[in-house]
Amino acid sequence: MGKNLVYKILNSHLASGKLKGGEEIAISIDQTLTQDATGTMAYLQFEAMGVPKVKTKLSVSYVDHNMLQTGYENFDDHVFLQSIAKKYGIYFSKPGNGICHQVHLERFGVPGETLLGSDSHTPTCGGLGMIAIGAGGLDVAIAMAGGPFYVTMPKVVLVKLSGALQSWVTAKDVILELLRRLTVKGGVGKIFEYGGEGVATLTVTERATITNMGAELGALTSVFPSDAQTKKYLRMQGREGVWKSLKADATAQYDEVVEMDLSSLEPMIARPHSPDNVCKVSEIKGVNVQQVCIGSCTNSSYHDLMVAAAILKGRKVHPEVSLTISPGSRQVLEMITKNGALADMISAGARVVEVACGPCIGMGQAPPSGGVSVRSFNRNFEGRSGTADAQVYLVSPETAIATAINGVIRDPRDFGERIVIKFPKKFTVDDSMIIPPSEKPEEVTIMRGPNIKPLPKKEPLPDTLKGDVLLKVGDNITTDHIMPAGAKVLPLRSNIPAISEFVFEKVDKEFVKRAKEKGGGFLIGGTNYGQGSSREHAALAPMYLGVKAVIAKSFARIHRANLVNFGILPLTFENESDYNLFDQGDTIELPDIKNKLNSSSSIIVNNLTKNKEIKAMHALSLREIDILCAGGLLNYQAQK
Ligand code: MIC
Ligand code: SF4
Repeated sequence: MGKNLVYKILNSHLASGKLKGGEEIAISIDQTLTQDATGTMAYLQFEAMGVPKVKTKLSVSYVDHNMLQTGYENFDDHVFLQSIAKKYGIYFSKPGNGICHQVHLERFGVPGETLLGSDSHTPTCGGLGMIAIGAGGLDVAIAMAGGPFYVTMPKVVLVKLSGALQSWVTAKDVILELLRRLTVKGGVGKIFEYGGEGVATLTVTERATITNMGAELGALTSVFPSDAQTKKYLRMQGREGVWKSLKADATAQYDEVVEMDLSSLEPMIARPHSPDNVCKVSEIKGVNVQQVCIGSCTNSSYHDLMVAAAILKGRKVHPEVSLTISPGSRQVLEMITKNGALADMISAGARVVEVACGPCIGMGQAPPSGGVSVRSFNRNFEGRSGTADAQVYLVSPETAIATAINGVIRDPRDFGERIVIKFPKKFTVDDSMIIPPSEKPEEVTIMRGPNIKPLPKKEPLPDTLKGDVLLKVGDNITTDHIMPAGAKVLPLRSNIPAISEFVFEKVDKEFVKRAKEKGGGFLIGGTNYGQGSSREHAALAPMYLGVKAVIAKSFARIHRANLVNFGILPLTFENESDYNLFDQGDTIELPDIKNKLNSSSSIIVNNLTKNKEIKAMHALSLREIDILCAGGLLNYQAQK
């Protein structure tokens, strides 16, 4: 039987288990990446493991999130990250060098290798033929220490592309269409492998837009073959040497197939407040816009900014609109500066924002009250922009610029002929902002400012769990709901006591007070609980506040893994309607929990207030049960 591409790459990295859907597998990790907002914790965890040097082929630490230095915290974190990278064999990409996923694609990605990153958009490098997975910082720390990455073998879905994109229709519209069809839960437990004759028509940066935003489907990752387009991209980056051809066998089998005719697509738009709330741009009429943002790891490549500049050339941004441009990397910024494209955007009235995540994670550029912001980004969760009542739409850079010029959401096809961007033979390559590790690590001192607080500890699991329901939430709760980001909270990522004060801040202002008064307790969730980012703080801070278990209808993968890593039980209702039997304030008890976890997949949950007993399921592997019993992965590792 022919093999698909996912099977081939996973098989060559298989450390344990069988590549059979539903089984726990362990895969060896070639490369890791971290970004600053998750990296500080990941490196503290790595340090606690006592390993003298990373054991991966390559590990890179990026600074791209916490770049608004309004106090000492962020620069302190950067200094800590730079010093710890130097000591432990890690490359350090300085602030200003670019967004981790864009820079990793440009400078480090290798077809056929595995990459684990402490950021949910790590699958971006799937555009280069890597199996690139987002995970919590602790999982990345373990990979740096030479451990494999554990995951349940997902289903492999072939996205079979035919035809070619029409004028003004882009890779962003491909992934938005997929989100429209499959929703933010549609990819849970799946890997999307792209194939079919349409693949050859897409460049690597277009592919990377698709694999990047595949994260919004809830997928483990997405991957494209490595072909002539891949070779061309790597040649432009001066890295042709790492290219190799990778593709599925002609007779490869898949668990599911999704067909998409690229030529049938139109410009698409995700409406507030979810990336799957998608329709055609042409269906939206007369929405006035106050802000347009181009950037983020989804759409900030050389191609994206060149298209934006070409449309803006000789035109002006609408008087009522603020247009911001944040290039994805210093390479992109340098090239568009030298070739004049940046000047075209500036003379059109664009505001140039730093090379960083910036507005995507609410680090500056919050929209006005009740305002409409149209962005080339990947997430539009309520409040994420920094303005609670802003209406954020997600589109391609082409649609965004058409909108910026008009002041109203506008289909870019109204702009006449397609703009074709010519790529230079070679990109500007200057890695001087990537600092290699020290050759004398013993001489390096790790710098810890007052924002770097020690890791919180957790006790082993007791025999019985008892407490109150601290909060009951609905479906599709994101990690932005659980542990908000933004300019105020993000700088506290290396200070768990301080950041835990903001848990569920936007859902229920009293949550933290209640959790403290009650000495912790339980959370009740709907479907897809914890979707979105990889931030382990969404588990770590609730753990710090005493959350013992989350009982939900279903979980998003990364968050579920983070809960286990920090000793919080992720349980699902055996009977979904039992969700209705729980209310905030109910006292519940999970008797004899340790034995129950080990002896059965079903757990008894007593609602003492309602005098009802229900069953919850755990679907935990034996390894995960041991981790939970130990009180989290760090304790478990220490025991080992
Ligand atoms: C995001 O886009 O939500 C983030 C901020 O990049 C997160 C990581 C974080 O919270 O630090 C992610 O996607 O994993
Ligand atoms: Fe940064 Fe936004 Fe990408 Fe997250 S989604 S890595 S915040 S640019």
